[in-house]
Amino acid sequence: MPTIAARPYDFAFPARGLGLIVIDMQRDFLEPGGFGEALGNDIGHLAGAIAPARRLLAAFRARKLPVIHTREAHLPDLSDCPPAKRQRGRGSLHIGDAGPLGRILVDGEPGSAIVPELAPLPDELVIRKPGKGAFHATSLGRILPQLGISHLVFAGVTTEVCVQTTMREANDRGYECLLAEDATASYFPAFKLAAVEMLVAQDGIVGWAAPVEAIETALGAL
Ligand code: TIU
Repeated sequence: MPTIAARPYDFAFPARGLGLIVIDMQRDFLEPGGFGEALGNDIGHLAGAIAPARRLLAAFRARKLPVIHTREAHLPDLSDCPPAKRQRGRGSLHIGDAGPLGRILVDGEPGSAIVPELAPLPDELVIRKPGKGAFHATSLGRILPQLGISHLVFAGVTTEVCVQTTMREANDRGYECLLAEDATASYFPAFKLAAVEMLVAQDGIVGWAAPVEAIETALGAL
């Protein structure tokens, strides 16, 4: 089997069973006026993940390996947003309120779109999700077996919220998971570092981590 040089040890994968999942690289998290900023975060910490994620997309597309994008966004009537989630926080803008990028975290609004640099291709799956984990209340659990995916590379934001939650959900469902370290980011750099260490600790209790360059090298050799 091909391998990716990773921590805590090499990540072996079947050439046709590998998929990429890019989590929530949306304007709502990365741009001024969106959900992330409404929560009081410094969005500047996330921009650095865009270029590495773009390289990952190029590597997977070049090998015709499956790519899945997710978007955290609620239905316009907020029927899939638990009141606890809508009410959380003490800022002036909550989910569903009108902000500079349209209604905060609502499907179809400008803020819910994926940033243009990472725009999905027409044949790539885009999964809208109401939760932090991409398996909760979505079709992802049915789609992955249909695509023959057993091994997943993770990118996206934020590392310790939606990325970590989804990687843990995938791990519990039997997928082998690798986090692309430089293609993920957090509003809190220390949380990103801690999350990566938590995932790979105990000889890969949740999975593996590797830089994009190592993933490019392995895919380039297929
Ligand atoms: N707030 C935060 O760090 N993240 C989220 O609310 N969602 C995702 O991580 N996508």
